[in-house]
Amino acid sequence: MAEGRKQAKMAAAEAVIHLVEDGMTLGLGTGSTASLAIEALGRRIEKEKLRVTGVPTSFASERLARACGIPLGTLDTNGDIDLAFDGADECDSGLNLIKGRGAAHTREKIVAFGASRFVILIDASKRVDRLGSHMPLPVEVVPMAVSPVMACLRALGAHPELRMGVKKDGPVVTDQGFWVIDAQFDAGISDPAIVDRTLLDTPGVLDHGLFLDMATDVLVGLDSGDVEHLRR
Ligand code: A5P
Repeated sequence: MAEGRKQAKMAAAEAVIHLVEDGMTLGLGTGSTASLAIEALGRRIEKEKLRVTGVPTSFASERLARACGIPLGTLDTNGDIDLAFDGADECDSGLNLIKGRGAAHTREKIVAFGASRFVILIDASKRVDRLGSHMPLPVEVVPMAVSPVMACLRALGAHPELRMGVKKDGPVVTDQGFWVIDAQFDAGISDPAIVDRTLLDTPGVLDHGLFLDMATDVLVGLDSGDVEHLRR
């Protein structure tokens, strides 16, 4: 990763940890930027003896949080999330997002949904005029539904592709045991709300990576190390 971009992600990650207060329950996102924030949270807990509980959004963030000494809970034990933080693949001017490059979007959405505050951490390269301009939309599916869901995505104007494993033969298998289709839209997604509803109405779709009207704050890390704070 280029040095400037790494610094930008780190700036956003550090900034969200400044928003954390003693006693909070936190949603712990997944991905490279959320991981930097989890590590920064671990450092703050050690230094200030902060008492917080983290609810992780993936096996990856759970393992990292444990290694960083962050006490963990679940939505059963800690259902009221004060602040959830996470990265994103794309963010438009309305703070709508595409997430799921790491195939964790279903759990990320579940944890963020009930959060009082959902803070997104990005560098400036993730800002787009139209969602789907650069990144495909990830769709998590029950394996037997791959063909009909791909047909639905084609009807929506996308080019769907089953995501394949790296260092594993065959499809990527999510933390839930499902598969992921990446749907590329040539000119971006013209009506995200319709794509959202159509996919959720399609049997076999567990969830997709459009996060519409969910983010309350976006912290944009800049190469200079400054942070731009966008609010809904
Ligand atoms: C995980 O599935 C994703 O939703 C990530 O949160 C998203 O891809 C952002 O990841 P980076 O911070 O690594 O870019």
